[in-house]
Amino acid sequence: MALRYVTIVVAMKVLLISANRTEINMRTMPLGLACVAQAATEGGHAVNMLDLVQVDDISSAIGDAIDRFAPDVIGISIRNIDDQTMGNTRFLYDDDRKVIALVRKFTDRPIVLGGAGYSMFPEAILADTQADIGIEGEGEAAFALVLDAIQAGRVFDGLPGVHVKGGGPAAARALIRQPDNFPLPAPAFMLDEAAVRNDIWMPVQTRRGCPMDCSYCSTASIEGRILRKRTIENVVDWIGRLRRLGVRQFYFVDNTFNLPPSYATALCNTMAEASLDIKWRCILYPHRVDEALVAAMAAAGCFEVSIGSESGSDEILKKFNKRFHHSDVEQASKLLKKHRIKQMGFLMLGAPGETRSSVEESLAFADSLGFDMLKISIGIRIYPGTALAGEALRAGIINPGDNLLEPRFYFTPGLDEGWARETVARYSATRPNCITG
Ligand code: B12
Ligand code: SF4
Repeated sequence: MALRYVTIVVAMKVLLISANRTEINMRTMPLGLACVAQAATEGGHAVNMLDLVQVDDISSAIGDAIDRFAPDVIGISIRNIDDQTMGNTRFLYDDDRKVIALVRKFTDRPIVLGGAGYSMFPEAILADTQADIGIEGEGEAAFALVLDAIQAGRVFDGLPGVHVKGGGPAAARALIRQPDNFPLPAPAFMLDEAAVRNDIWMPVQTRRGCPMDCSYCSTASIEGRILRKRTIENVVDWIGRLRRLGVRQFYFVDNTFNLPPSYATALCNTMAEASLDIKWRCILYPHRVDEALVAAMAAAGCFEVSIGSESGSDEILKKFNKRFHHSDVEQASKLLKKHRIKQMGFLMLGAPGETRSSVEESLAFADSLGFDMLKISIGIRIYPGTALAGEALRAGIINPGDNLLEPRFYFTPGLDEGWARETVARYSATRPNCITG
């Protein structure tokens, strides 16, 4: 009999921590971290997950988890850096800093960072904390490579999207071409809270990447610009599994649920055929939303959409690099009302070129629509690498060396911010469905 050499893969113990502590808007569940957990589990590693939004005393929760599990590696997910509110900004990243420091207090094992917040500021956050490694963008494939390298005692140089403390720039990150290759997480990674709380909207992601390139948006640094879709069967199967376990409310966390419309309509039709008996919410890009899609959404259980309306002025929409006009928003809003889907609208005031008259135009426009809720932001968070950051630099609002981790906001120098705040305060005082931030 031929002699064979067998490689024995010794599993590593991986503790994954979701550092997010805020419940702004709603309590979110750590879907991204759960995806990484699933991928690491399938790579043969033993994974435990700790969601810090669910605990009161984070020091003992972290200490206990490390004592009991004795992890070889700790992965930490960083979601929100701040609440994107100019004036009275909440710097949520302070919580993440505390979490990383606590983990370091309890163990000297490698700490690997990832998540939406980390991906926007990979070098600044690594330099600012006691973490060892950071993964920019999607974590499933890259984390597996990092675990292999740690296990084999190899160096990390050249791993896509992987930053090492004190190292040079990371190699370009790789985007997952077919998301189905990484199965959605086992319900056990998501379920605890959803089973007991009826205000939880279970996140589902069907697509990654956004090609729209709005002037202020940082999403490309997390998901890239190439749209990649899960198969509809894969998505409906996941929802069905959770539904059988008692989950009824879902949130499609896709950046633009309706793009491409053919995919969105087919997804809704398949959900309706599966008679899932669910309620769901999503984010809509108000470009050519037609009745076939809205009717299909309603039939599939859509309860509310967030419409990225942003301004009532076509001039400003153009400055934001939006591919729609205010008339597209009108059309979408009318159809949603007709099909009894609730609508949350948004206005972002203070963009380049904003004037008193464009602010007034936006407020009047919002009144003319069927929004059930309206969120008005004054000032726009500036993210690295965006067209807005370039504009802010030219206007002298930021300097070339600013890393922007400490929140900075654009408010057009041509407009009096005090006037805008008073105008919005007067407006929202008589409209109970209006939130200002
Ligand atoms: C859907 C969404 C919402 C929904 C959430 C609904 C729900 N039930 O979950 C709602 C509307 C409620 C919401 C609210 C808010 N949101 Co939001 N939201 C999003 C959105 C569009 C998708 C998030 C998501 O679920 N992604 C899907 C998962 C699979 O991806 P992921 O978490 O990024 O994980 C991947 C990677 O990051 C990585 N990864 C993640 N963790 C880890 C850990 C390790 C160790 C590794 C290696 C890798 C890794 O791998 C994962 C899989 O590939 C993102 C934009 C975006 N595209 O990321 C904004 C985003 C996350 N939100 C943002 C903000 C600011 C907020 C609010 C503060 C806004 C506000 N003031 O109300 C609140 C905070 C809510 C809260 N309680 O935390 C910002 C965060 C910016 C920042 N870093 O500061 C983002 C990035 C939008 C943006 N471009 O500015 N949000
Ligand atoms: S559509 Fe949304 S996610 Fe896409 S670039 Fe614009 S703001 Fe960002």
